[in-house]
Amino acid sequence: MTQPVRYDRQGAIGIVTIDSPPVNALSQAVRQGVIDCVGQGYADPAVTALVIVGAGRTFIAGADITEFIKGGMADPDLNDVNALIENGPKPVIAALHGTALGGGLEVALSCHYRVAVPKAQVGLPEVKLGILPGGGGTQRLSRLVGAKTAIEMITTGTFLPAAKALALGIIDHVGEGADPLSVALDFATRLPAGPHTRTRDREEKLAADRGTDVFDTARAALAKSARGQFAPQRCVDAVEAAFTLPFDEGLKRERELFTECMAHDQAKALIHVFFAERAVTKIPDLPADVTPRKLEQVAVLGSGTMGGGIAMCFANAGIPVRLLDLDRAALDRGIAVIAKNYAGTVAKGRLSQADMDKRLSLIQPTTDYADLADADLIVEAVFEDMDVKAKVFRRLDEVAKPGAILASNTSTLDLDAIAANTSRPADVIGMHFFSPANVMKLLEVVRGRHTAPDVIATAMGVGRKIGKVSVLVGNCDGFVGNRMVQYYATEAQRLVIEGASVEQVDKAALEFGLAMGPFAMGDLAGLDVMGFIRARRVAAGLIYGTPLSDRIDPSRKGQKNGRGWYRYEPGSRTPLPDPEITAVVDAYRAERGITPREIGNEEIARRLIYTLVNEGARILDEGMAMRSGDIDIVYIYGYGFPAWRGGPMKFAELSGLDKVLADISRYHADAVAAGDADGAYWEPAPLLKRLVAEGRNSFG
Ligand code: 3H9
Repeated sequence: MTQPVRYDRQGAIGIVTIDSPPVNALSQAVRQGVIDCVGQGYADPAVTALVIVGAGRTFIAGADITEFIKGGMADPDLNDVNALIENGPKPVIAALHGTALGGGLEVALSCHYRVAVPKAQVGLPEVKLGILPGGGGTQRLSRLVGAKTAIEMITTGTFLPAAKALALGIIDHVGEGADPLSVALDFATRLPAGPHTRTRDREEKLAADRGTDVFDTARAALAKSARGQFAPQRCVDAVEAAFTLPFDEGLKRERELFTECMAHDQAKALIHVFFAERAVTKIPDLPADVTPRKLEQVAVLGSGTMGGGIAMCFANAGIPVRLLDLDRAALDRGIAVIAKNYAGTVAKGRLSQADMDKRLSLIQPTTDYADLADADLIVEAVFEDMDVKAKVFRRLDEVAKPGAILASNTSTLDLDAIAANTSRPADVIGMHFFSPANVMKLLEVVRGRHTAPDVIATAMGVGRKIGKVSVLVGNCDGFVGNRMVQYYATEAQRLVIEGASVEQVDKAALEFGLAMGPFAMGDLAGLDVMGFIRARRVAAGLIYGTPLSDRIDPSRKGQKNGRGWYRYEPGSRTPLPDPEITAVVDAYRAERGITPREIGNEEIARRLIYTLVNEGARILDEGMAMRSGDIDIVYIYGYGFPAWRGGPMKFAELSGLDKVLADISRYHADAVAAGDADGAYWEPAPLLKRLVAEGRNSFG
C-alpha cells in the first residue's frame, strides 16, 4: 500500500506531500505521516525550509469526518502535528490549492507561510458539522484577522477565495498557474531571513479587539440567525478565548468546547446530513457503465409559476430552454415574471445586468409544440390533473425526437399512468421541483416501472448541473415529500381542534427549527391547489381526512388572494390571525362536543414531526426511498427541516426509536379511543415496530 504522506527533496527544500484521495483528509495515518515526514525534513541537513502540499485535486480538506462516526480520533492529536510544524527549527510553507478546509487550514495556519494558487479556497466549515475548529483554528485565525472576521468565518463556515484570503492576511502570497508546488518553491527562493514568525506569537490583532463588545454583539446576532443551534455560540466562546487567555490555555479551551460540540446531538445530526447528502448520488442498482444521454437543449412545458421557475434553473446553468405555453397571454405573463425575478436579483446586486440578459436570451418562448422537436429533455409543468397531463404526454409522444427524455413535474400523480400515454415509457421520468423552483435545492427524481437506467442517470446528472440536490424516489402517491406532508398537515389541524390555535401550531414548528409552520406553508403553496389534490385523494380512498380544510370557505386560496389559514393585508406576506378561521374551529369543536385543552409547544412539534417519521418508515419499508438519509435530505432541502436536527428520520433515531414508537402508539390509541378516524395514520409503521422489537435504534 502506498504511504498517504511522503517526503522528498528539491534542492534545499524538503517537500511533504499528502496523497490520500479523495480529499487528503487528516486521517490517523495522515497525521502520523505528516509528523514523520516533517521530522525527516527537520533532520535533513541539506534542507533549509519545508513545503507541505496536497497531491490530487486539493490541499487538506479537513479532519477525516469518517473518524468522528467511528468513535473518535486515535493519536497523534492534530494539535501535536501543528505544534511540531509551528515550533520546528525550519520554516514551513503551506502550498494551497483546491480547498484548504477545517483541520487542513489549521495545519496551514501552523505553518510559517501560506501560499496559494489563484483558484484555491480556504475556510473553517466545522460549524456546518455542528462542531468548531479543534486544531487551533479559532486561536490562530483570530491572531491573523481579528475577532470580527474570525467570528464571521467560523460561525458561517464560508469558503474564501485566495485573493480575499490574501487581502485579509490569512495567506501571504498568491502565485500564478495551477501548480501549488511551483508557487511554493518560487516563494521559498525569496524567503526573508529568519526568524520566521509563528502565528501563535502574533499579538497585534488581539490587542485591537480586547475588551470590545464584539463578542456579545456576535452572540446576540447569532441568537437570531442561528436560533436553537449549539455550535455557533460555542464558536464565539472559542474565539473569545484567543483574546482572554494565553495561547496554550486558549488551545485547551478550544478543545473543551470542541469536545462539548462533538458530544451534542446536533453534531451527530449534521455529520449524518453531510454523508446523507453525498449518499443520495449513489444508486446501487444502476449499471456501473451507464452513460447519461446528451443534454444540450431543454424544453419546459407550462409557463406558470412552476414552469417559469424550472426554465430559470436551466438558463441559470447556461442550458438553452424553450418555454412552451399554448396560451400566448399566459406565456407573455410567464416571461414577464421571469424577467421580474431576474431584475430583483440584479437590484440586490447578486447578478449583473449582462448575466441577466444572457439568461433571458437562453429562454425561448413558444406556443408551438413543433418547436420541442429538438429538445433532449422536456419537463412538463402543467396543472396537477391526470387528464391534462395525459393529453400533454400524448402530444409529446408525437413531437419529441427519439431518445428525448420526457419528464413530469407532477408532485403526486402516478408516473406509470402518465407514461402509459406514450409509446416510450422507458424515456419517461418524474422530475419534481419544489416551489419556488429556481430557489429550492431539492429535486425528487421519480423512477417509473419502465424508466431506463440511462434516463435515471441523466436526470440525476441534470439535477447536479442545475445546482439541485437530487434524490431518487419510487412511484407512489405524493412520492416521498408530499406523501409524508399530508399527515403532517392533517395533524396540524387535529392539534387546532384539540385546543391549539393556528398561530400556536406554526410557532411551535418555528421553535423546533422549521423554516415555516404547516399553516403558513399551506397558504404559500395555495389552498386551492391543495384542495384539488385532496379531492382526488379522497375520491381514491388514499387519505384519512382533513377535518378543517373541508370546512373552510373554498374561495380561500392562501397568500395569493390574501385569505387562507391567515389573512394578509394587500401586498403583505405577514400572516395575521383571521376570526373567520377561529369561527370554523369553534363550530367544529362545538359540533363534536370537544372542550379545548392547553397543548404545549413541545407536544405540538413532536406530534407534527412523528407523523413524518411514521410515514417515512412506511416509505422506507416499501422501498420508495432507498435510504432513511434520502428522506432526511428531501425534508431538509424541500421542506425547510432544520439540518441540525438531522431530518425527521435521524431526529427519530436521536430521540430513541423505542420512545418514538411508544408515543406513536399512544397517539394511535388516543385517536381510536376518541373515535377519531382522521388520526388513523398513527397506526405504527411495521418497520418501526420491527426495529424496536429487534432492539435496534437505526433505520439504516
Ligand atoms: C475538522 O476539520 C475538525 C478539525 O477542526 C478538528 C479536529 C480535531 N473527511 O463533497 P464531495 C469525502 S472537521 C472524510 O463529494 P466535492 C466525501 O464524503 C472537517 N471524507 O466532493 C466524498 O466521499 P464519497 C472540516 C471526506 O468536490 C468525497 O470525499 N472540513 C471529507 O463536491 C468527495 O467529496 C469539512 O467540513 C472529510 N473531511 O467537495 C470539509 N471531505 O465519494 C468537508 C470530503 O465516498 N468537505 N470527503 O461520497 C467538503 O466540504 C467537500 O467534500 C469538499 C469537496 C469541498 C472538500
